[in-house]
Amino acid sequence: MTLPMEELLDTAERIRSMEIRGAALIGRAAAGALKDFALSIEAASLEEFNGEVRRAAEVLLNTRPTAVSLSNAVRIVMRYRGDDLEAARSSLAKNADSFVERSLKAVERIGEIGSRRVLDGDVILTHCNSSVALSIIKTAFDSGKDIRVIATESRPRYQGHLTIKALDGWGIETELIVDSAVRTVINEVDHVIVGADVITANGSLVNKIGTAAIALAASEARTSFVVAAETYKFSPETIMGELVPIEMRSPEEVYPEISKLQHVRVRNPAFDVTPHRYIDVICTEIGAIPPEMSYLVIKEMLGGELERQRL
Ligand code: RI2
Repeated sequence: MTLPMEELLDTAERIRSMEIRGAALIGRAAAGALKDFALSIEAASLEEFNGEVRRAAEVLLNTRPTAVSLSNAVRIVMRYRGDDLEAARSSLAKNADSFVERSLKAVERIGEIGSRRVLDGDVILTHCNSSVALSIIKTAFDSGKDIRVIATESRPRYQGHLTIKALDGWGIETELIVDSAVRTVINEVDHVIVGADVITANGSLVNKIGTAAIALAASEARTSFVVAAETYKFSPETIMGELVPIEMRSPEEVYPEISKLQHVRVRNPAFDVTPHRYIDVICTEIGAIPPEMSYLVIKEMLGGELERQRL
């Protein structure tokens, strides 16, 4: 039988290696892992239980530094209460379940809200593999709109391949392009629709590397740039002035034989920052908002957390 910590470390490793990936899924996976851990550990006292779950939360938080969905999910699950061990256990499990449910509902709702902006005959460009951006695209298509999608490969991990397979499965006409072809096709595009790893207090977007260059091309071509982001992708830390850490991944992801070269190094940031002025709208589960409203979303949705952090 696997021990609870071994199982949790296994999930953490699958998140780190990107076997489990995509900001929303990472958050849900972390919530689920914490729940499983809390339900299966043996603890002699509430204090011991608290210490063990805090340790487990730390392990999960250290897997992917950028995705705020992960830290928000962990924080929400860790708000458990209980005067005794069993009450604490079930409160934590309840928090995890309601986070997962909230996340799934949000993705669906964003699909409905965002799809209203997509018109019959539109061409949509998407980058990487965002379940939330795809929810908008699929909802528009399912409502009978004749749409076409252009998907980037998204080097170095090629998440674009996941995107085109999903689109193909749904029967949506799709064209795959290399990342550097975005400028060439942008004049055919009606909307760029991308997901989000983080939305900052000033409405800027942290998303898969290459997003910022796509936003620049869209801005120059006067193409609408839409972000699909649940409210738990908004970062409370950025209100407190903190910068979003950008995850640097291994050189081998870009060039597997790098160790054979003596004078070359690889720089492999996983994400980049798109300034809010290039974003037309952020579709959240509470509405389609201008990026400038992000501060209010954080205050409204995650305000309680901010208060607690200040204590
Ligand atoms: P959903 C991904 O990160 C991409 O940056 C994508 O845009 C973002 O998560 C959001 O994905 P990675 O895990 O939450 O591939 O919309 O590094 O599914």
